[in-house]
Amino acid sequence: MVFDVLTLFPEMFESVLNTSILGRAIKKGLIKVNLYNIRDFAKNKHKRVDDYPYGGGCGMVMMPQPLFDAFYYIAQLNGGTLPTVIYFSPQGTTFNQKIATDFSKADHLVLLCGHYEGIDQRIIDNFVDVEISIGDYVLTGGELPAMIFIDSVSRFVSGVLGDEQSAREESFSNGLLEYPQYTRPYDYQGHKVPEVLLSGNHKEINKWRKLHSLNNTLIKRPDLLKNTELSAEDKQMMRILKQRT
Ligand code: 4HQ
Repeated sequence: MVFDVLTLFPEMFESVLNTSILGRAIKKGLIKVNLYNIRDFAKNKHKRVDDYPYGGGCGMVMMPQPLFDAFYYIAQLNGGTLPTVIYFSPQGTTFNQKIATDFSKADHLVLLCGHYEGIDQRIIDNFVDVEISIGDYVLTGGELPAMIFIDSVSRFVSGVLGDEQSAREESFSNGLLEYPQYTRPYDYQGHKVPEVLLSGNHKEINKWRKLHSLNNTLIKRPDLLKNTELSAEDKQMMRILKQRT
């Protein structure tokens, strides 16, 4: 899967893309991220990319020319057609796991990162297919949203996560929160691991995990439950948990 990123600050991406799971995925060639510096497309002699807003007001607006030319350039590299273009903005659809899985099916996406007060509306009108927000708060630029997007979408690209993790992902991509995790030692300064996890009884372990997964969701994020399909056993477990609170 290829991500073309248009940004004024490509250096912001370096450590994120060279580290851990994303770093490995890129080295393996499972994902490719092409960073384009929008400033490289500026035609004026000072390589300016922003200007004052028409109508007045504070801040600067990213001007059309560099971005129009960047999109023409990327289209030309792709036989004259532009892949789906995503712009990160608080006006977009709020990002979630479902949207991440949907985009992971694409083989090529263009991610546009605005900075300053935003970008000239004509860029959005002519090139942007989807506006995405990563949450209701204001950032200084679209670079962090683009990195979050690449991270969460890449997890669904085949081979990016190890077998173990992708299998676990399957059983708990059910809209519920995770169960608690423990590792050695069994007794750390008197704080012990729940016995059942040491029992070797996988039926009981799975039951314990489901119980805590459901309870965590009920207590911390009850809003998630309205979009979650529960099995008959899960519903029974849920009734018992609700009686206890
Ligand atoms: N931005 N989710 C970029 C955001 C944002 C968000 C503010 C985007 C500034 C220039 N992007 N502009 N929240 O706060 O995606």
